[in-house]
Formats: sequence, C-alpha cells, structure tokens
Amino acid sequence: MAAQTVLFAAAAAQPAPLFQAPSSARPFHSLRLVSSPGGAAAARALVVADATKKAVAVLKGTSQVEGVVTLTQEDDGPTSVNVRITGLTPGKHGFHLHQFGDTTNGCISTGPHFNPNGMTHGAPEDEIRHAGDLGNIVANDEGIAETTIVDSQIPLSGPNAVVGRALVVHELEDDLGKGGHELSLSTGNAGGRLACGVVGLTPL
Ligand SMILES: [Cu+2]
Ligand SMILES: [Zn+2]
Repeated sequence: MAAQTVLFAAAAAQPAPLFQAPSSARPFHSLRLVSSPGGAAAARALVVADATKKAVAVLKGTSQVEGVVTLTQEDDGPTSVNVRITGLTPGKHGFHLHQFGDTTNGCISTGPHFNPNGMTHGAPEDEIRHAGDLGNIVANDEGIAETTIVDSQIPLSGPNAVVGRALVVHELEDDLGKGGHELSLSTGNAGGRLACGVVGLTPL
C-alpha cells in the first residue's frame, strides 16, 4: 500500500505498542504499528497501517425527526453504522448515504444516492446496488429506530470515502429496487427526505 511506511525496530519480541502519527503527516488518521510477516532475524519490520476511523452525522430536517449516526471503521474493514433516530412513524424507512454533504436547500441538495460504481438501486446485500444503499431502518411504536448496520461499501477513507457526504432517512419504506415503480431502480421509491446529516470526522 502506497500510504504505508515501513519502520524497523530492533528485536521487537512483543506486539508493537500503539503510536500516534505526527498530525502534520496524517491529519485524519491515527496509526497503529503492526508486525509484518517475514521480518529479518535481528530486526523486525513493522508496518504502519491505518487504525480505527470514526465519524458522526447529526440528522435534522423540517419535521420533528432527528437522530445521531456514528460510523466506525477498523483498518480496511467494513464500516459499522450505529443509528438512533427519533420522531418517525412506526415501521420501515429508507436509509441511504447520499452523494453530497450539501444541505443548503435542506436534504434535497444532498443529491442522489452515493453511486461511485454506476449501478442501479438495490438492497444492501445485492451485488447490484448503489454504494449508499443501506436499506431500511425500522421505527418502533415510539417512533424510535435503533440499529447497527455493517457495510463494506461506505469506507471512511480512500477513493470512495463517505466523509463529507450525507445520510438521509426517508418518509417511506425503500422497496430495494424490487417494487416495480418508476422510481424503484433509482430511489427505491422511499418518498420524502425527513432528516439528513453530513458525515464528519470525530475523535475516537
Ligand atoms: Cu435516500
Ligand atoms: Zn440507491
């Protein structure tokens, strides 16, 4: 990996401790030293790899719907999306990562679903889906939706990073591309945008 730096430590017999990188070098990432396979006898090569990244979105809109969503990613693994949204009608609501972190015209200006691979709309588990397709969240009788989504297409760093884009919760159920409506393959026919929030980096 081009961004990695290789360091050498003399006869490191124990796992490497945690290091903070100089903030000028890697402003958005903390770094962790991990042992590389195949170190020399006298000196063990240590590879600096990206460690945990964390981001948050505070969702608001023109209704009473609001929420906080935290996203965490370990190294290059999947992103865990912890959702708590209140003020919803009970039942399913489409939940997506939209292309832009622009709320100048409310949630409308966040644009379409994040779609770096030029796909049509689908379910999170589908091969053909927008990267931003996170399916539905389900509100209980009190209008609260609490869940954790784990997804591999919304990383917090790299070319498809979602930091600076927006999460949106919708009025209606996302049909996951299978509803046969003219909007099914673009938006899942999930209706209006109740609340949205820009994904921004946060301390670990
Ligand atoms: Cu959406
Ligand atoms: Zn979509």
